[in-house]
Amino acid sequence: MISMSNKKRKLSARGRRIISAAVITSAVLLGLVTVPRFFHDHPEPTPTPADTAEPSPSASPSAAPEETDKPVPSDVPLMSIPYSKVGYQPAEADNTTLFESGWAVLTDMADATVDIYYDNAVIMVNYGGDKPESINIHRDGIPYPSGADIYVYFEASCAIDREISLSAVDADTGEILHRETYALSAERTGYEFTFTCGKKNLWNGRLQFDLGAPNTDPHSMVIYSPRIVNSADLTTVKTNHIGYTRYMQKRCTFPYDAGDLFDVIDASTGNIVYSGAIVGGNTDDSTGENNCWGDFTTLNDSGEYYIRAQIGVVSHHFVITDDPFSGLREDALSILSLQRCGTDTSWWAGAIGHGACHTAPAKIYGSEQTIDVSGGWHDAGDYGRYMKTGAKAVSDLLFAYMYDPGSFKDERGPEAGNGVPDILDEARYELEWMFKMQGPDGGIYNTVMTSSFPGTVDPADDNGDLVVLFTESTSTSDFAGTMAAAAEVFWKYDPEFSHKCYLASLDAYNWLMSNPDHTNYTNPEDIEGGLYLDDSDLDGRFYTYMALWRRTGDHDYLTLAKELYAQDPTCADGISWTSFGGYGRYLFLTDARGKDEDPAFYQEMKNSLLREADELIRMSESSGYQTALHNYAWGSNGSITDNGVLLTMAYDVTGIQKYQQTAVEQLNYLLGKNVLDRSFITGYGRQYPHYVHSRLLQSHKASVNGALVGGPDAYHEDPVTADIPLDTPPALNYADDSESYSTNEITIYWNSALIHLLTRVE
Ligand code: 9MR
Ligand code: ZN
Repeated sequence: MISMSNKKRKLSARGRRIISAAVITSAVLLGLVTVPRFFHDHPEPTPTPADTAEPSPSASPSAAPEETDKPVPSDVPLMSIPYSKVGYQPAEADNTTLFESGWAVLTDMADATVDIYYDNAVIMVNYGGDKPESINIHRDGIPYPSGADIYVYFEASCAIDREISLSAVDADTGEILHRETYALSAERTGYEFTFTCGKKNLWNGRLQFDLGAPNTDPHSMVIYSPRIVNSADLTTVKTNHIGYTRYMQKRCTFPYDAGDLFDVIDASTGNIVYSGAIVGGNTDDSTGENNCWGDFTTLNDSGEYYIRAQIGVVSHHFVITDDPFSGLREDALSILSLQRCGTDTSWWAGAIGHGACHTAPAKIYGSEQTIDVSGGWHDAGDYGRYMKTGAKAVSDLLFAYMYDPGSFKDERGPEAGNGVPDILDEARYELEWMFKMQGPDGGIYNTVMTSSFPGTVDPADDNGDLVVLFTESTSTSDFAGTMAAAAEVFWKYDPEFSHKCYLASLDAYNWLMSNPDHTNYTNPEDIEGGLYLDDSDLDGRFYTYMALWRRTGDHDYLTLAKELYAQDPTCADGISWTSFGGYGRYLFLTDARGKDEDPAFYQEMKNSLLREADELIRMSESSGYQTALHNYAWGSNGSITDNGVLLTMAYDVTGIQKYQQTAVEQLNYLLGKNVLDRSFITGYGRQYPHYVHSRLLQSHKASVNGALVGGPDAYHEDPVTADIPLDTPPALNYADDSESYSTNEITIYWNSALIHLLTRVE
């Protein structure tokens, strides 16, 4: 038996091929532009006539040759070189999977030799076995993406008239998905194989030539340069679709073992500019793949590139530049402007503009009292306005600005050119609404919305009665922390407004002092709208104490923060709408007074941040795509983005590159380096969401760039994803469908997280 399926053996065979593979790759590229240049240099093999072949001494079923007798040829790749002879040009080079290496030969109770001449295999069948599969040449790891058409073209000739077959097989189960049979003769003939993939993505597909032949005399045949073309606009090698910043970590992921080496190729010259090792190979349960990856961090030259793995699969083109994401952060900020409620946006928002909406007084639930709570942002694809997510989104904008104030311009949106950076104009729009959500006692209402979700209508046509829901400690604490942070940021631009934020924070703080219990209300039965439930207010309280300490320098606030931390250290954790602790912790760690006043507590805060960041690093390292996430739930992209922000905070405090690099990987994930080969940000990347869930965009039949969608949700929480088979790996549960609100909605607090992350990694 001759087998290459043994991993150890396969690796050593490949190891010896490394140099010739690299040489051939560059030749292939020349071939792309100049046609069969590489091929002219080499004589074409011809079938050996059957009657001149030496019968094998071991040509009997009982005496199949030992593996050691017939080593697999390994000095040159078995079938390689695309585009060489037959002139078939696939529509897009990206869609072509080239046959370069990775082929295995298997004989079972048969005897055959396989010799390789560049892209052609010459097969000598000494004893044909008792069934077609008795002699086969196959290659695993070919992606069969759902619904794609796989097309294979090859030519063959044979010294005798006989049949061979080609099959598409599920390599994991051995199931034959499609088989075609071909009658071969001495005349070299072209053959085609077409197969439409099934409903599920199958990444470990096999192509298998069955060459066994019962009852034949010894004979030879040649299979010439087969190539496979995949109609899906999917690549096998995953990168950030846009590209990489010059001095940042740069990685690509392979969904399976794609060889020992990968090349980075300059798309303008075809030259290999970097070669590296393909490493890894652990199963990632979130993707169901056996992911391997490559690192080309040290390639810093600006340019446009693509990656080719040793087995021939390639990536999309991407760039390496100083500023590959230019424009994205501004577009992401514009999304927030488009979410503005209570104002006429038609004079600046073009096709997506609407008249003033939701301006009627809102009734406080359970009373006859009405108040004015107009303004703020619509939360998401619905028109509800919720305190927890509003405060979270504002905090992101404030912290992004604090981190790099000089990077923000004053040139877009309705307040362009007013002397205040657009990002602060945007934050202020929400803050002005937040003031209105504060009751006379200083407590904060959690929500204003209509009593049921409206249809897919323009916001100005959503005329349902507005209702304001419940004062609670969760919303009040999130508000108080955010307002104190706003007081700090706005001081420079508008001291009066800053002071107003400070006083609002103080009123909320006083409410919290008189209301020590956690309160967090669910929607009453007669209200059917969005709901953000949060089982702790300690994070918001911690944020409040830290932000007020920082604003005032008053030790009492710091004492409260320390006491709370001693009681429950998780109060300092997280960056999310349920965990504001990380914002407070960061405020403390980045204020020199903290370290001076209490070095031990400073160290404890640092440990707290690093505990979390190190856990994210561990998650990322066990993930095939370096994703810092374990649970793909509703809003997984938001969590990935928030986790990226947290990692940058660890970098900021320690200077340890690893944190920043892992943060960059989170951005890479959002922009296409993921199992789905999709960007999750509209308008950016090769494949991005086109059918987001947004009443505004759907009612206007419009799209807009820079919106981050929720992403995969393994729990199938909408009518579209309900049909996905339950055993689908978590990170695959995504639908670019406007009815898939659990995976394809947009929100203010995912987009704010994106703005925050981009600010800190650019
Ligand atoms: O993001 C929220 C998610 O965690 C919840 O599981 C889900 C169901 O309550 O709600 C999500 O939030 C939505 C909110 O309720 C209404 N506005 C749109 C939000 C994003 O989908
Ligand atoms: Zn509105």
